[in-house]
This record gives sequence, structure tokens and C-alpha cells, in this order.
Amino acid sequence: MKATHQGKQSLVLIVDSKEFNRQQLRLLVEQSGYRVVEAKDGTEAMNVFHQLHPDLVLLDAIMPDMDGFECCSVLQSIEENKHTPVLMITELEDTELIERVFQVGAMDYVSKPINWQVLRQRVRRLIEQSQLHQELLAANEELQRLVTLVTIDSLTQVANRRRFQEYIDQEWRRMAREQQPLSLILLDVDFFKSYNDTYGHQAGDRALIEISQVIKNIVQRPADLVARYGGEEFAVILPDTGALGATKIAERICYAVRRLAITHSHSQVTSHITFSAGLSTVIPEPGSNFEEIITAADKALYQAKAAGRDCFKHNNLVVGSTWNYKWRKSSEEITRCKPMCSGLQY
Ligand code: GH3
Ligand code: MG
Ligand code: MG
Repeated sequence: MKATHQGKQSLVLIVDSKEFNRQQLRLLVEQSGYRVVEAKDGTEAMNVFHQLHPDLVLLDAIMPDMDGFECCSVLQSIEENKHTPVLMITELEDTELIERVFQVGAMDYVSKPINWQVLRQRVRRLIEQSQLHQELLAANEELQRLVTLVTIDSLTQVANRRRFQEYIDQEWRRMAREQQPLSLILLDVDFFKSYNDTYGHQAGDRALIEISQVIKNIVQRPADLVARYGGEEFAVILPDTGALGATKIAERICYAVRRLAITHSHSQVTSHITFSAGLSTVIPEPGSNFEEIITAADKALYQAKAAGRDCFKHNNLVVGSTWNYKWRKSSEEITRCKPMCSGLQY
């Protein structure tokens, strides 16, 4: 019989107002190889539960003050209670009583007079189930931790490059199937090397964290993804979003980064941190490769840098044209140059 869990003997909390009953139950549980802790009423049971986190609660239904049913309900509502099973001991095999047992969240019951062999089997089964459940929870937590590790950028907590690649591939194929536009924004902080040189690498890290948070707060649709594309470069994937929708998002990001007003006295553009952006919007051809949109957005970003930074270019593959936008430098409002083409798609 398996009485230990990861080298530790399982602990059973026996709750019964009568000492004689507790002694009998203790004997049976200890003979099965488990440790025992006792409580004489509901209040004491709560205290012991909080302190010792037992693996099973053996609970008498009839107790003065808080009866077993109430006690069981309270146990279920405890936040740190990770599904500790409750085995209820009832006076009678009565249908109404049995229904209440399960209503209050107990996993099973035995009725009096107790058949000791049945009780022994139920205790063992519930403890084994509880152990399996705990192992599953731990494995799931570990899985979540690993998923986070491989998909999230550790500095900024947005998606990392690997997740970006995976997601753009997936959404590219989805948009190709649905023949809907996919937009990509690539953002690159201007003169960030000189920011690091002036204020230090740690200040640079803090600025990247702040900027990523700002971007994340703006990009809100469930299907959108913000990723750290490289050192001081971010990418925003916007499925089901046309050129004007993507432009609006880029404008909002620009506006919010301006409001951060992170001083950058050595920037050759303004006295604050700015960025340049390249946008691209594509309705993917079925069977084509997502690299197409990255190349287009990257080209637009390069053009934005060449055009003096602190601006963005849109390389719209949907209508086959490129146009410029310039963030207005002196005010919080942003003006953009007139697009060079018509027929924009949301
Ligand atoms: P440009 O306007 O042309 O983009 O100029 P830039 O200085 O931003 O570009 P460059 O590619 O020359 O330098 C990028 C800098 O970003 C270099 C590096 O110091 C900084 N950087 C990259 N990753 C990190 C990071 O994780 N933390 C910090 N603090 N700085 C980083
Ligand atoms: Mg760069
Ligand atoms: Mg840069």
C-alpha cells in the first residue's frame, strides 16, 4: 500500500467531537500507514487545516456548533485548499443525507455502523487520487513555466522572437484561407545606442520595459500580438486589420511613447526617446510565405530611418504603394502626410 508521497507520509485530519471515535479512526488510519492529526470541532479543524494542509479530511457529519456539512462547505471555499478530499461519516444511509454530502463538496462517505474494511479502502483510494491530482497540478505548473520560458522575452515580458515567428506563420496562413488583410508593424527605437552610452545599460533596459508596456496596453484585440523582435525592436502582428487600422495603432503607440517623455538628450531627433516604424499590410496568397510581409515592413522601417527617423512608412502590398507619415514633433497631436494613394482598406 502506497502511504507516502515523494518520501512524505500522507497526513489525515480526523474531525469528530467524540474522543473515542477519534481514537478508533486514528488506529485504522495509522495502521494503513498514514499520519494523523485530530480536531474535536469545526473551528479547530479549520486551524489545523490552515497550519498543516492535510492530504485527506475524515469528517463526522454530526458535531455541535459547526456540523460536518457546514465545515465541509467552509473547507471547499478556502483558497489555498488544492482539492483536499473530504470523506464524510454519516449517521444513516439516507438518500437526502447522501445528497447533502456531495452538495457540500465531499468526495465520498461511509455510514455508521462503520464497516472498517470499506473505510480503509476509501481512505486509501482518496489519498491516491489526491496525490495524483497534486502531481498533475505540479506538472501543469511546470509546463506553464516552460511555455513561458520559451515564448516570453525575459526582460520585457512580451512575446519573444520565437513566438513571433510561430504566430506570424499561423496568422499568415489563417488570413490566406480567409482572404483577409494581415498587418505588421516593426518599431525600432531611434539612437538607442547613444541612449545606453549616455544613461547606462540598466536605464536602457528600463526604457525598453516601459516602451513594451505602452505598446502592450494599446494593442488589445485577442488576436493581436506584441513581440520583442530584437534588441530595441518590437513587432506588432495585427490579423484581420487593414492599412488604416494598422496606421491608427501605430499612431496611438507613437502618442503614448511621446507621453512617456523619456529624456534622451543625445538623440539627434528630439530631446526624448522616439522610434521609427515600418508598416505593411497584405492579403496573403494561399501557399505563399510570411517572410513577404516581414521583408516589406522591414523595408518600410529602413525608409523611415533614412527619412530622418521619428516617423513611419507604410509599405502597403494590398494596394501596391508606399506612403509616409510624420509624427508632429512639437505637440502631442500627431499629423500625418496625406497618403500617396487612395483605396485604403481597413
Ligand atoms: P537607429 O536610430 O539607427 O536605430 O540607431 P540605434 O542606436 O538605435 O541602432 P543600433 O542598431 O546602432 O543600436 C541598437 C542599440 O540597442 C545597441 C544596443 O546597445 C541597444 N540594445 C539592444 N538590446 C538591448 C537591451 O536588451 N538592453 C539595452 N539596454 N540596450 C539594448
Ligand atoms: Mg535596431
Ligand atoms: Mg534603433
